[in-house]
Amino acid sequence: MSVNDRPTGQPPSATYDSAFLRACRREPVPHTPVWFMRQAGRSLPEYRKVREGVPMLESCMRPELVTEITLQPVRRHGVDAAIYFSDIVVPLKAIGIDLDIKPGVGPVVEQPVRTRADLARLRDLTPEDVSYVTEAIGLLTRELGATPLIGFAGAPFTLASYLVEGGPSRTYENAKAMMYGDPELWADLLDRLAEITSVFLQVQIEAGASAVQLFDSWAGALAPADYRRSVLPASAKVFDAVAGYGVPRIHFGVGTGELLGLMGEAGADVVGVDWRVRLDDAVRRVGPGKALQGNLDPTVLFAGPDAVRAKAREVLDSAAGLEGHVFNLGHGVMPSTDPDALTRLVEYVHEQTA
Ligand code: 1CP
Repeated sequence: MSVNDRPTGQPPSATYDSAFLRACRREPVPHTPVWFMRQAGRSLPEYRKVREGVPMLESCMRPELVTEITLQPVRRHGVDAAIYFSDIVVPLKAIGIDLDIKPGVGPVVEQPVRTRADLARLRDLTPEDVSYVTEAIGLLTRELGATPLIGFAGAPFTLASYLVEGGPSRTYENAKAMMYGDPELWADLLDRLAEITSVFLQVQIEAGASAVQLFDSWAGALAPADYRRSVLPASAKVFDAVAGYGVPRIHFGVGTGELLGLMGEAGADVVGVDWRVRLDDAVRRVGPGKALQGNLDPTVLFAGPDAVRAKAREVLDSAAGLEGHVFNLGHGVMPSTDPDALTRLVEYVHEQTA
């Protein structure tokens, strides 16, 4: 089934005709849909309040808390889609990898994966390992009604960057050393991660997610030839594993201007673009048949209402000729962003495109 087929044999879901899903399918829309990567989280005082005293990973395993945090930006900003509150390292934690999300740092892995023996620690993920995800999505879809829920996962390369480095990195020297120096181990690691990621996305779709996004946030560190040889096959395997559900699949990375064509080839229906490439240029790089998502620079939100409107207008102008545009930032909302600036931005995009 392709994303353009209405599901048969079952009533169409309440979200099917939403502006967001229509844009992902490149159909006419009542207005340009808007959501923000990292729309749930530290920019919201109501988030900071409910997270008080609860460690990040633990918050991802409590269905009522996940439901509340996921709904907060939908209530406050009137965005066109919710994104499931979790983190890309949750499936790794679920298979028993000793890792934590440290405040102010990010994911830290106790014993980095560097050898073939380390690879054996990455067992299969089963739906039972993440039963709290199924439960939370059940609660969420009831609350969300006609607002679609986006499920997500980290792409094999970005997950590998944390596993091999042991934490956040600027250079990815250990991960790239494995990629260049032991291509067989690297390929096996990425293939293993593709299997885990595929199951994690399947669980979210079967529980009721209306779309999925694969975050390959750090793929922009790679040259196109290396991406094609050493990363694309694993990401393509993930897109393939969820193709049969007919839900839109979004593929996102930062600094990936030179990779946009290859990211399109990997198989997604929608390609995310950061602020470095105009959308009318990006559409030529990505190739035909795909919607685009993006691409306001998240730092623009610090510049005051007039500047935000002017820069948002530039994004809309660059998207004028596209079939299928989902308005988003070029990367996640920064924690110190004024939430009111986000609410005004949603209003502005809706009003300009209605
Ligand atoms: O205590 C806290 O609030 C910790 C901050 C935090 C939050 C709110 C982390 C740690 N993760 C999250 C949630 C999260 N992670 C979401 C929420 C859903 C939403 O968008 O509203 C999402 C989509 C993610 C995905 C994620 N985690 C990515 C891909 C997206 C991106 O921004 O590129 C990445 C790279 C991570 C790793 C991670 N987790 C947390 C941090 C601070 C980081 C980045 C660390 C680094 O710089 O390498």
